[in-house]
Amino acid sequence: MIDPEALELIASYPGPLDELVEGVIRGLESSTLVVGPLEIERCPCWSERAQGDGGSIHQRSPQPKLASPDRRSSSKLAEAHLLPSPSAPSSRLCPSLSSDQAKSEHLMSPPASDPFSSPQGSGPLAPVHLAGPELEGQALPPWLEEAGSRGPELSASVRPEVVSPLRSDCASGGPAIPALLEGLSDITGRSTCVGEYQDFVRYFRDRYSRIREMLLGRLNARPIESLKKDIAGREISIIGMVMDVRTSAKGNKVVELEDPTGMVTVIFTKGTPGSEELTGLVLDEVIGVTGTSDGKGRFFGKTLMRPDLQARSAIATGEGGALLLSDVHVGSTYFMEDAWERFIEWINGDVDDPLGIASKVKYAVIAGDLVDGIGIYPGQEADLSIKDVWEQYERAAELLNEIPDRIQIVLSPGNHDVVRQAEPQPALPDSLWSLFKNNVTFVGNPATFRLGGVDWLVYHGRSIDDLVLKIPGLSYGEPEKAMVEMLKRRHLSPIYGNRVSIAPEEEDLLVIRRPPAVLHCGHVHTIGMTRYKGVTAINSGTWQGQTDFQKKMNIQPTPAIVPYLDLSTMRARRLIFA
Ligand code: D5M
Ligand code: FE
Ligand code: ZN
Repeated sequence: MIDPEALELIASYPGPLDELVEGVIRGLESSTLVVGPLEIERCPCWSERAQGDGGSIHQRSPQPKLASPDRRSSSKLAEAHLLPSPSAPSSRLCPSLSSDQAKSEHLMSPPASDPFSSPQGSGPLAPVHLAGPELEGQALPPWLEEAGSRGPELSASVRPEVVSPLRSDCASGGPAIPALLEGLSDITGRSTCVGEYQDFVRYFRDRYSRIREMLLGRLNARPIESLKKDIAGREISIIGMVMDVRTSAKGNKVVELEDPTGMVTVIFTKGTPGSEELTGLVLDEVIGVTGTSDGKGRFFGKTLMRPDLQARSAIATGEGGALLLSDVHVGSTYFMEDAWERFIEWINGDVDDPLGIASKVKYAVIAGDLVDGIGIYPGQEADLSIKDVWEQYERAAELLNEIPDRIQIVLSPGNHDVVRQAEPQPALPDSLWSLFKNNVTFVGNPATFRLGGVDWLVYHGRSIDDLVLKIPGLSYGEPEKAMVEMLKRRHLSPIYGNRVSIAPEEEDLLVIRRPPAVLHCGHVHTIGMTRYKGVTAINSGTWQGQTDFQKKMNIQPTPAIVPYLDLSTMRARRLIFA
């Protein structure tokens, strides 16, 4: 596999490509799984030619000059696969538009009030881990365990909702539960992009301006272009998208920031307070920086600000109990059917349920990878018990149809499902709906909706792979921490163009606009729960045992454990069916 950054380096190589590729291959160790930038830079011909041109991984951007056209040509967007021609402009935010146009369209418009970022309360609230043992004095069957903790209660506020069209009106049985979802918002039926260059520009500008508005409530920022003027020495703030981060020889952090009017090099000198925030800086996130300009194109950063959620002392609550599921992987030889059958017996009240949880369940939300799919990874065929994807869905529907009709199921896709891979993904095709009972509602990935009186944000979680790789301190064992990093950056997939392919839709649906009550992800096959500033963040694990591939990658899944969330208290438990 080739890391996109490595591909970018290869594409920028000034010499014959054969020479570089042969050199890189010769230098590989037999255990290499992914060719990254280091493998490229290690190649002797790279150091001779590219390094000589000033192009090592940490220096491959041209020398910073405030928003000069040259400077813009260093954008990753330009060097990857997106450019129609080599001469096309390449910055993410200010490419073909003149800065005057840029100003009139985005930056100079008065800061619209952001209905999604209004403070919900005040006072800091430390993250509460929901997964401490708590048994309420009752014996449980060996396969059913629980854990939980309690947050302060607050009645759910009522707000007007847009009601989505009926998504599951082709039922094959069961009572007519209207599978309407209040306030549903996803990409289904709304995709407009064709993947042209201007689509990407529009996409990045949408991402930038939405997150900028969240930051504007907290700092008074000026356009990067204006730093050219004579304001050297005065403390000012800017808001930009991170185009490059590197550490200088002296240990300073050097960050290239872009807004629609230009680019600037921001230097955080070693020892700047908040340096742990700086180590977590990732490409393409939108941040605010306060500091001083030297008037010559450099900006000395003092503080970094993220569009983080406001601290909340209260949490929203609703009614009913919800099961959070994901990564069922029906059709995989590793799918744990025995455990699923135990789950089905429990939810149908066929086994002892000392806490009476099963009867309280009103909702089940599935965050993607319902089936294993086909052709998702090399050699997958050997891991499939059902080799036809439609038959996988038939079987998956049989399994979901065993869940009682009284439970409303919301089904969102993942990267193993049969919809486009690029995010945002639409709901499963309607040709599949008739397989399922009419208590299933099909939504896209990501999707926001209201269920049980609270706001949900469901996202499969593919970006967690990138976040774990790039942010120190994150690991697959604690996926909820990666979910907190999404909330801090107000984006479900802050890093553009690594594992996650993002379709450049008109609106960036991956921006976390309104903080939800529940953020539900999956994908990494490990369970995790936390509460962060009023948001209950849960990763729902998997029903697939450890695959050979995961064994090789040292990924330790936690299969057949279902998070149960009591929406009336926002208290979470883990139900273990393994
Ligand atoms: O992903 C399950 C987990 O396994 C997720 O953390 C990614 C990891 N995974 C799966 N396939 C690959 C490949 N080919 N490279 C790297 N990491 C991988 P799932 O979406 O269920 O397959
Ligand atoms: Fe999965
Ligand atoms: Zn997945």
